[in-house]
Formats: sequence, structure tokens, C-alpha cells
Amino acid sequence: PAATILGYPRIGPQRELKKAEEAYWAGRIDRAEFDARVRDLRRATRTRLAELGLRDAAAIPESFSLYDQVLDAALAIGIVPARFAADLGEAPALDADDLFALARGTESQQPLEMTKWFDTNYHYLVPEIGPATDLRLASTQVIDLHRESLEDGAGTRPVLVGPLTLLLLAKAEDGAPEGFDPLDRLDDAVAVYAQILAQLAEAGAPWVQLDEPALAADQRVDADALAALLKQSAGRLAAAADRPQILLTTPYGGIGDLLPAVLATGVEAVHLDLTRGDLPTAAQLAGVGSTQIVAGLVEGRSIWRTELPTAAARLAVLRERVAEAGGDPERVSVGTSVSLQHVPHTVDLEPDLPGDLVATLAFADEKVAEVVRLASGGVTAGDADGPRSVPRTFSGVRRDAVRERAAALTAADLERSAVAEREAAQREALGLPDLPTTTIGSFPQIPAVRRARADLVAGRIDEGEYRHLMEDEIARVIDLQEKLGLDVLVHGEPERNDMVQYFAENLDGFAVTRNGWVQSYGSRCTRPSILFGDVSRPAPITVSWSTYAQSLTSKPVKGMLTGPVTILAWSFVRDDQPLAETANQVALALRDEVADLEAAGIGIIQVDEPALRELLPLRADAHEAYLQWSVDSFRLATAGADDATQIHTHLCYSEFNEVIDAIDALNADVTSIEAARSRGEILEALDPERFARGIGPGVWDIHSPRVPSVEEITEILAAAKERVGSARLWVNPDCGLKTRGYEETEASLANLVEAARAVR
Ligand code: THG
Ligand code: ZN
Repeated sequence: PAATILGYPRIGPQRELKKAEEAYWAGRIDRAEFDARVRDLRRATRTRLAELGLRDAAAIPESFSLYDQVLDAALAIGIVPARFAADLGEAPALDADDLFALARGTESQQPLEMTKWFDTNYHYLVPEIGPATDLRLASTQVIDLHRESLEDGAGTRPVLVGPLTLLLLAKAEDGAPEGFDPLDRLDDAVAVYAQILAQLAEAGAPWVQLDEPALAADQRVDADALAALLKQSAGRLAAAADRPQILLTTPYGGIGDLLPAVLATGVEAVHLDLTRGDLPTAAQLAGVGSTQIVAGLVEGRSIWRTELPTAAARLAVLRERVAEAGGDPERVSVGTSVSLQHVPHTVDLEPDLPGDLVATLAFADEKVAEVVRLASGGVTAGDADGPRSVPRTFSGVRRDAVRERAAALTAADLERSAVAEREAAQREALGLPDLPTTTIGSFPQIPAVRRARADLVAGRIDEGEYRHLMEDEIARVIDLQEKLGLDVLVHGEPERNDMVQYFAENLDGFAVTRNGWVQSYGSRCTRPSILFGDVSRPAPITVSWSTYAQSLTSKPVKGMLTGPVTILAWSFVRDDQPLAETANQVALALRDEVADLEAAGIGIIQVDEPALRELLPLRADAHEAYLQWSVDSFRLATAGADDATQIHTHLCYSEFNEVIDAIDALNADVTSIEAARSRGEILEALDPERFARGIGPGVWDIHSPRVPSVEEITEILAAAKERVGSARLWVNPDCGLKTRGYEETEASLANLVEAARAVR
């Protein structure tokens, strides 16, 4: 059968895209140079994929995007908010500069909102649409890319986010009438897609890929409505005469009983995610006819090597079922479950990883090779119920001591004393004023700190010198906070590159990569750590930094840890045991760190869980089980603390209301949350009957360099105090300050302290 993938990393093996963009934005290169560089990157990608075995050009998705694939599709059909009218060029020639204006904002306009793409760590830009949005072919990028590909002799397969997913992910433009739903514009959107398809056909594209991942997640409309919407979108596009053949993909999960509706649209090929989703039954395949099925058997979002015999056996079962349903088993091809954009380029760039770990890894290039091998038919089928990834059996994967400790846990290990007892003990131990002021943890990372870390990695300075430099920075940050008059201080985290990677580097069971960059949004990337084995803590991690900071001041210094759920969410995690088990191992390591911090005299310990909401499953029926283990792992990490030790947590993003009961169940003493962009809703949710804990709704939106005035913060605090009372209200910014500059940080914190005093 044929082989294909859904998409490939856009960033480039050496982060060429990021470098070109940041150089262009900073004015270091001009538009012509920028265009040339990104074209070279696309060309290299096409060549690479052909070399890896995708010989038929139409099997290579043209999945390049300058910033985000959702933004590309929105721009293609003219979903451009009216507020940007004055900032953009003329359709149909909206170009890279227009795209960057929407993505990054302009002098007068905030950028489009960014939010998580399904249950991944990728973030997309939320299209804003209203009843009057002029839907039209506004950007010809997808057609231009196809022409470019043909010029280079390739003729790859154009890719677009499909109309249904695009509108399900969009939000109503500000000022849209009450009750307007972006889906109200589906007919208009489909009409523009039809034009694009016609132009692609004219340009010579034999295939187009339309991604409809929304089918794999619960939506605001039910399954019957989704089936009808599919008919109205893909069905109408398939009915058009003038078009390439359509491959409709359904990544990020199973679509269950929606399959018949997908097959009924009349598209030529349908992709299924068979890693998250089950193999379809013959009954579900009843309408398959001559439709090609792309079997997404190679997990595109993990970095584990596929157990090919299992995949081959599942492929064989699928082909039998297709035949049973009256289809042609020869028309089943092999693909990835999702785009490979969520994994790094290649394991070949990782010379430091141990060989036995490497033998279990497959990044994007290696996944492509797996797809090609499976499709070649050269893999002997094993057991269809066998392991989905190559088992990891080398030393360090199983540690008996870790397993014995986890097995001995009881419910009591998750419990602390009653809140009132803790409150009394903490009041006595900490002696804090009403409305205590604090920060979330990190202070701006100045160039000298980044340089010191680079010097350490390169061997230009030794550990001792590095520690000195960091301690100097900590002393500076403590001094600054004392001058500002903050009540609870932090050490500022200069020693951390990334709040997850730092712990991964200091725990057993993890490996870190040298070049394993994955796009987070736009030009920004992270390097997720690899959690491959049982997790334990060989030695205290943060204690010496926190105690050093505490030695410099009589004010309490908060210990700063990253919680188990976030450590999992932002790493590549082993798939050979339930996430809950892995989370508990991480939690136990953190529990020891909490105990050591406490023993060393640190009276307040913050355990951040910014990703708690991120791992929430796409299907509502899986929420409860997730919230159970995720909350339990946080409790396991923190419940060993004495009554007098105050446990804080911090959650980023504002989808606070969706998980407020889970946040309550974390049983932390104080919770700080992002609130700047959703103040009203957050205050509404902070019903003291429902959430009776210390709470710090952020008073300063740290995502912007704007300095909030004393009056502004005072007003916010007064309203919050009205709602939650002065005994439980904390005063803090929205999030960590790592990405901010010192100028606005000092000014904003000074205003924050003054406002807190005024409200007290
Ligand atoms: N750490 C990790 N994962 C995350 C975040 C994080 N996922 C969600 C969220 N935060 C994503 N946000 C960002 C914000 C900034 C950057 C990346 C993700 C960023 N990255 C640097 C870059 O691309 O230049 C590289 C940082 C580095 O050198 O490590 O700016 O906080 N794990
Ligand atoms: Zn945050």
C-alpha cells in the first residue's frame, strides 16, 4: 500500500524558521532574504521527505506554515477581524506581513488570541469572525506553495485545515450579535474553499488534504449535528466538479460513529487516527466503497519507535474489515496518527543520548521511515493486541525501590489536616499582613544569566563559578524585592532554563535532548524532556538555592517546584504504564523535595501546575478519571507538609472556571491564577462558598510590557476584596516574570505594593 504522513515539522532541524523570522522581525534581514530562506527550508523538507521514501510527491504534505496552520486557513478564506482593516494589505494578496500582523499584533491592535491545539503543546491563533466578515479568497498562499513545489519538480499535496474545524475553533468577533455562532458562516466558508480547490486543480494538484481534527474531540454541537455539518462542508466540496481528489484527515483521536458520515461525504480518501482511536468495525466501514483509507498507525505525537509487527497486524485486520465491508483492501494505505509537527526532526542530531534509549526512539524522520517500511509490506505481522511501541527494557526503566514505595501508598498519604488548623498554624508561623504581596517565581532572565549557563554547558566556566554567578543574581533579586517592599520573596530562578527541563535534568528516569526542539507557537519552541523510566530523585534539587536566598532576608522566601502534572504535560512520557503511575513517581520525588525544603527552614512552598487544564482529555467522559489522578498526584507531592508550611500553587491560562472544583481538590493553601484577561469571570467563580482558600487573582498582565497604574491595581484589589475578603486575598502578577524586562518589572511591582497598602 501507499505511505504518507499528515504533516512534518516546520521549524527546521536547526530552527531555521525561528532564526529567519526573528531576524526579519528585528529588521536584520529584508523581506527578500526572508522569503529566500523560508523557501530554502521548504525545498529542503521536500527533498528530505523524498529521500526518506515518500517517493510519490502527492504523498508529501505541503504542511509548511510561517506561523500557524489555523491562521493560514483563516487568512485563505478571509477570516480577518474588522479591527485589523487599516493594518492589512489588499486581498487576494494578503502576505507574510499581514499574517505576522495578525499573529503578533500591530501598534494599534492586540494580536489574535492564542490557545492550545487539541491536547497537544502546540498553540494556534483563534480566528475572529462575525456575521459581516467578508469571506473571500484573501490569501493565495496554499496555491502559491503548490506552484512553488511544482517549479521545484515536486508537486506535493496541499494541506489546509478544513472548514468545519476552522469554524469550530473560531470565536465570534467582538461586537457580534448575541447568539451568533461562527458555524452560521459555514456555507460562505465552504464556498471559498470550493474556489481554492478549483484553483488548486487548475494549478495541477492531484490531491488536497483537508484536516478535520475537530471530529476527534467533543464539540459544542453533538455527534448528529456534526454529521450534518460534515455533509454541509466536506460533502459539498466533494460534490464540486472542479477539484483535486480530497484526503480528509481526522487526527488527535477516534471519531467512532462519525465514520459513516465521513465516508458518506464522497471524498476520495479518509484518514483515521488508529493510535488513539480503535480500529473501525466492518459495520462502521459499511459505506467505504472505493474510498481509500489512510491508516494512522504510526503515533505522530510521541517519540517512541513503533512496534512494527503490532502495527502490521492491525493493518491486516483493518484490510480484512474493509474487504468485509465491500471495499478494496488494496486501497488501505499507511500514515501517521497526526502531523509530525509535535516531534523533533531527527534522532540523528542527538549524539548525547544513551544508545539503548536511542534504540527505542523515533522522531519525525524516523517515523517517516516507519510508515514507509510498514507500507512496503516487508514487516511480518505479530499480535494485533501487542505493544504499540518498542518495549523499553534497559536498565533504569524499572527501579524496584521506586515501585515498592509507590505500591505502599495509602489514602492517608494524600491528606493534610483541616484547612482551619493549617490556617492557624501558618498565621502564627508566617505573621503575614492582610493582602500579602508576592510574585509567581521567576524574575527576568538577564543576558548575563543566559550567558553564564551557555558558558557552563560549553565548559568555559566550572560549576563553582556558575554557582557564584547565580548566587550574585539571587542576592540582587532578593535585595530588589526588599526595596520594593514585597512580603513573600522568591529567589528568581536564574538557575533554571525551563521550569520542566530543570527538574528533568535533576531527576533519574529522564533524558534531555540537545536539539529536540518542538514548535510551541510561531517562532517559539520548547525542548521537551524524555521521561523513559522510573523516576526518582538522586539528591535535593532546589534546596541550596532556596536556603541561600532565605539566608539573605528575614522575609519568607518561597520554595519553587514544578508539579507532577506539568512535568508530564511538557515532556515526552513513557507509554508502557498508565500516566497516573508515572505521575505518582514524579510526585514522590517532589514530596521528598518538599520535605527537604521544609526541614531547611523554607516555610512556604509553591508547586506550580500551569498545565493542569492542558492534559484534560478531548472527550468529556474521560475527564473524571483524569482529574482524579492528576489531583491525587499533586496531593501526593504536597500532603507531607506540616500544618505550618504553606503550600501554594500557580495555574496559568484563564480557563479557571472549567476546573475550579479540581483546583479546590488540590487542597493547596494559596492559589495564584492568571486573571488579567478574564477578570469578571474569575471573580464570579471565586464564590467563597465554593472556593474557600487563599487566592491571588493576577493583577498585572505580564504578557504585555504595559505598567499597570496604582489606581488600576487598587480598583482591581478592592473588587476582589469585596468578593473573597481580606483574609484570603493575595496580591501578585498574573504569571512569572522570566520573559519581562527589569524596567517594567520594577515599576509594576512598585505599583502593586503601593496598591496593596492602599487597600489594606
Ligand atoms: N515550558 C515548557 N513547556 C511549555 C511552557 C514552558 N509549554 C506551554 C507554554 N510554556 C509555552 N510557552 C512558551 C513560551 C516561550 C517559549 C516557549 C514556549 C520560548 N522558547 C524559547 C525560544 O523558542 O526561543 C526557547 C527557550 C529555551 O531556551 O529553552 O521562548 O514554559 N517546557
Ligand atoms: Zn503562569
